[in-house]
This record gives sequence, structure tokens and C-alpha cells, in this order.
Amino acid sequence: MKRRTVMRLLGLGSLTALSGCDRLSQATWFPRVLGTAESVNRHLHRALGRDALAKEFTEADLSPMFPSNGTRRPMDADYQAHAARGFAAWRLSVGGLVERPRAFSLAELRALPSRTQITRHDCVEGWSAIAKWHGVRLAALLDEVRPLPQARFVVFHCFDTMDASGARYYESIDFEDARHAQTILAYDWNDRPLPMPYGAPLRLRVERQLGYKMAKYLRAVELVESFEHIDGGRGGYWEDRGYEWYAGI
Ligand SMILES: Nc1nc2c(c(=O)[nH]1)N[C@H]1C(S)=C(S)[C@@H](COP(=O)(O)O)O[C@H]1N2
Ligand SMILES: [Mo]
Repeated sequence: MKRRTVMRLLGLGSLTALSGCDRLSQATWFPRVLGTAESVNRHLHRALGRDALAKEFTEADLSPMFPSNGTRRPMDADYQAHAARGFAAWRLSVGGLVERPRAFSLAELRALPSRTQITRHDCVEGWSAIAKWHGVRLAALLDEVRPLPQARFVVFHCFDTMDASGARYYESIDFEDARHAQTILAYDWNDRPLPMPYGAPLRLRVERQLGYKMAKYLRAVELVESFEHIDGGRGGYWEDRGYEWYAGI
């Protein structure tokens, strides 16, 4: 049986389909319902094959229009300054629980082992679209900085401020997803440098998860033992507002 079919039978598909990117996160019952579904989802997903690849498509399947969701153009001054210079001075800092913390330029990232994949992006708001992504394999980047044994999660810090509280977008994944063959930090979209609406200059692609896990506008990657001390403590901007942390599809 296909993973997607199993999820649908368990009613998980309809649950995620319900969860728009803002409205339902306000409801108090929502996080509790997700708590149960999330643990079922996570264990089932993993039981079905930890290394299984998300379906890949061909050039003929590319969506003529690829939507942009959430932030399309970060207004943050630091981001705008980098964008104005074509991200020449932008660096991705990779640190936390690693032996060799380091900052990488786009040229340095482009020199590391990469992967190209044509995949379908699924947003909880109910749309899907297919695009070609090319970027550095996260596993290769991790090998460069050498994670310490106590590191359990990879946290992605973004440039865009989401609301008046000043909270910036962030996300996190575990090492199983971080080292998955299709997990890349993409710098190209459909054979050109990643356009701003899709997360320039660099965004996460973790293909077996829902769209909100795919952090855009990356500025830093941090390896941690726990994400409890980061912002709301639930591992991501939307997770802090009720979304499930494990969004496997
Ligand atoms: N930094 C950042 N990353 C983000 C978001 C965002 O608002 N800011 N939105 C998320 C959501 S809900 C989705 S569906 C995808 C949308 O990616 P796209 O704009 O390339 O379609 O990015 C995700 N990553
Ligand atoms: Mo989304």
C-alpha cells in the first residue's frame, strides 16, 4: 500500500488538508489533536522506510506557474542589503554543536556535492506544484563542519520577520531527514538562481515533508541537542503556533 493511501485511511491526509497556514492555528483544540496524529504520522512514516525517496518527476511535469507562499520579499534591512548586492557578501553560517563552525559563500556552497531533483511541493493550504531544485546536499555540508555526537537537530534560521512581535521564520529537522538523499539547500530553481519569491539565495528542500518545513531565505544553520530554548520551543515558526513538528508526507 502506498504511504499516501495509508495516511488517507488513517484520516491524516484530511487533517493536514484542514490546517491552513494561519486561521486554525489560533484554535486551542488544534495543537492537541495534532499531538496525537503527529506521533502516529511520524512512527508510520518511519516504519514505511526511513530512506524512501519522494517521487521524482520529469521536465514535462514542471508546473507552468509555481506559487509563492508566506514571505515573498523579506523587508528586513539586512536581507535587502544583501539582495541589492546580488548576495555577494551573503554567507551561510553553520555552527552550534559542530567541531568546525564555518561561514560559506554561495560559491563555496556551489563547490560542494550537489543534487538535482524534480519534485512536488505540497502546502497545507491545499496547493501543490512541481519544480526542479538544485543545491548542496545537506549531508555534505554537515560533513564539512563535523557535528558533535550530542547534536540531534538541525535548525534553519531565516531572514524574514513574520509579525509585529519580531519573530523570524525558522525550522528544524532531525538527522534522519538531514542526511536523507533528497535533502538539499537549493540555490537554483528551474535552472536559474533561486528567485526571491522562492527563497533567494538559499532554501531548504526536505522532500518528504510539507511545504512549511522548507525554510526560505536562509541565514544560518545551527546544530542543537534540543530546540526548547529557541523562540517558542517547538522547533519552528508555525510549530510555535500549533502546527505539527513532524510533517511527513
Ligand atoms: N523563511 C520562510 N520560509 C518559508 C515560508 C515563509 O513564510 N518564510 N513559508 C513556508 C510555506 S507555508 C511554504 S508552502 C513554502 C512556500 O515556498 P514557495 O514560496 O517557494 O512556494 O515555504 C515555506 N518556507
Ligand atoms: Mo505552506
